[in-house]
Amino acid sequence: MEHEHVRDVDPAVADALESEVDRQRSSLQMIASENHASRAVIDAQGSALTNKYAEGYPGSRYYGGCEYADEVEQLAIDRATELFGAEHVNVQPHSGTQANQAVYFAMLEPGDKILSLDLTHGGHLSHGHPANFVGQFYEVEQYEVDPDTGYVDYDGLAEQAAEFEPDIIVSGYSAYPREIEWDRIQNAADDVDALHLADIAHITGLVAAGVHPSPVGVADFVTGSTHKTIRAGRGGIVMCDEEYADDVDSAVFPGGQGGPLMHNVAGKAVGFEEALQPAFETYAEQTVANAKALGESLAENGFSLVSDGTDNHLVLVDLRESHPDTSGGDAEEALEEAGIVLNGNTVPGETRSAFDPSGIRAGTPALTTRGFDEDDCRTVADLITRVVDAPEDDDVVAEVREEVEQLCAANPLYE
Ligand code: DSN
Repeated sequence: MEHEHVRDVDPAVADALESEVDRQRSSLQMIASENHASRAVIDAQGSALTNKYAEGYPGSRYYGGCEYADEVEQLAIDRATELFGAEHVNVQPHSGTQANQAVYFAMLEPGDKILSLDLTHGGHLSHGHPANFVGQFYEVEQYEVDPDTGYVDYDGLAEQAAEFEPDIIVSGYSAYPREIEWDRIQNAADDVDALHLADIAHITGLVAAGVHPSPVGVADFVTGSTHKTIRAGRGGIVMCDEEYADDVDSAVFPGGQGGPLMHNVAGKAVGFEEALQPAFETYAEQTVANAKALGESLAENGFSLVSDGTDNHLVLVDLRESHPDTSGGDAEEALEEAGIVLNGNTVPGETRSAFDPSGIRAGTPALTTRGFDEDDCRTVADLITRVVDAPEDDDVVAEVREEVEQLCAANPLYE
């Protein structure tokens, strides 16, 4: 068999792949759940391990030829254990959603009760939205953030738990800018004898670096994704105490998945090794400092931020007061034209819809990876302001596009 490159066999896909790298190089990736994995992680994910079936776990597989798969998976497990301090780690979930699925499948029966944060308040589809299997297989009630502060209403959550008597409470969010008080949610769970699943998908890297408090050792289960703030390539992870290890492992495989994506597990191993280096802590601190600078500048420019700021890697802007005629979708579209890629997002108390929401969510993980500092992020806030103030002005959009390209050139990516 010839070992040709993509370009030799499929110019159409090769062109699209090159264009995607150019797109990432020449525009600002501010979708809060995205990042730029290192070449090393991308190499590992693009490796021949994609060919290998390895159902089972290291040392106990259903197929032969797994010695290197075993080595790679054990390295990923050992490094994750060192990073997070969990008693048990499963690195096989294909995504954060499948990590959550594994916990539900391991611990709940159909019809059992889940208490989780509403999607429009910052939750996630896999926490119980009716369009997701979770909302259909289990009985779900949702808690909310305090409408006045934008912070999780921990007291309200505890009262709701006492009334609803959930089997599991889900914490950890996808559009929540503030530090999460794991203890308070754990106390609410303990009071009603419920389990607690902390989904750190967005903040996996911040937790690994010690920049956000860790729920490991507090919550019964901690799930995460490995390609957001931690830059370890596409995938998910589950962590738990030893008492749940067998149940979780069986729920991942064979419960919810077949063969693990061993090339992705290799990416996780490499990314975790990178995250163990001192430079990663600096990166995570800078990511948060950049988000704070971005948020402060946006606020100075007249935008209203949910919770008035951020403690993590993202800001959530509510456009309703400052730009009542501009939806999050309008802003997203104009900003993308200008080379600033983020997403329209629902906000607490949403009055539009998920398809045409009232806010925008902006994150700094990818900008920080390419070298942006606080001054750069203040500049980015000004660029965002100019576009959102005049989303239909082609001249403004074109001027901002040029300035975005200068910023990108000054902070090169994948050279
Ligand atoms: N799609 C991810 C996000 O943007 O938050 C979560 O799965």
